[in-house]
Amino acid sequence: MKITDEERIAGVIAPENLEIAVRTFKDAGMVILENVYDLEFIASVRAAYEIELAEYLKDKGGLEALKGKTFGTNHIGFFPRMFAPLADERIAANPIAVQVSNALIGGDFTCSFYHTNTALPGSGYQPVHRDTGSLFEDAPHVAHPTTSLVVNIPLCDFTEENGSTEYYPGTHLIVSDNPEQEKNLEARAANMPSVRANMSAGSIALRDLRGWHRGMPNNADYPRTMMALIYQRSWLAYYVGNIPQSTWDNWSETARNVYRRNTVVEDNEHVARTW
Ligand SMILES: O=C(O)CCC(=O)C(=O)O
Repeated sequence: MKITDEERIAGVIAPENLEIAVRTFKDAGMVILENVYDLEFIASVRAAYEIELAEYLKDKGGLEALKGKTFGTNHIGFFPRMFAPLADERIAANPIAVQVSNALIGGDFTCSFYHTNTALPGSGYQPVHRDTGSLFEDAPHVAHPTTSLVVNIPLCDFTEENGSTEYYPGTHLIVSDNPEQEKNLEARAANMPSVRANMSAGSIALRDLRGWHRGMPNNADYPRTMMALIYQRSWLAYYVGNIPQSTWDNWSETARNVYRRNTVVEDNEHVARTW
């Protein structure tokens, strides 16, 4: 759904549009909000991201050294350092993403994961997966409300050519009779309808972590990349990391509240989380 220019500038969605966003998310397990960002800002985030990606790959010994170690060929997932513009408040706690998340998982949610997903040229199909299953491991046959969602912020247009993510709408509420059935989502998905998350840069996609999805082949000649932040109900979020002082100083009280479990450190002491 498209955010209006007035909503984008104000950083607030009108009540009737909020209701549509929430309803769509609850029904489909995902919603794409278009026109959230000005494109110049996203271009600056992408430029900073490319430096992080190059350093990450260098640190790992190059792409060749990662062969067989990534989740799907040429799919790279890593945590960037949290300096602006990658950790600008517009990314870390975008007011529109926060507004929709408040309505979905409560106003005291926290961010426990500050990550990126990149399909490099030549990437393959990831297996169909959920990022998390039922909260109750002994009751996979019961669907429960959303407790965790991922905020995906594309840093380029997402198209079928460059490997836009494939989603299986509604699967966030699909249950299994037993844990064993969770192990073969690939076979279960084979006969399920799916959609590609085609969206332009400037969008935000919110997805219930339980929704089935997969990264796809990138047949373009440039990386297809997105930010991937996980917001969770406060009683669930577990990870505590570190935020550079300069980033913290530039955030509003709202953003600080979202990251309140983290420790603030001097800029030169900040380290990105690793897998
Ligand atoms: O990059 C994508 O499109 C999806 C990535 C993903 O789902 C993962 O790495 O778990």
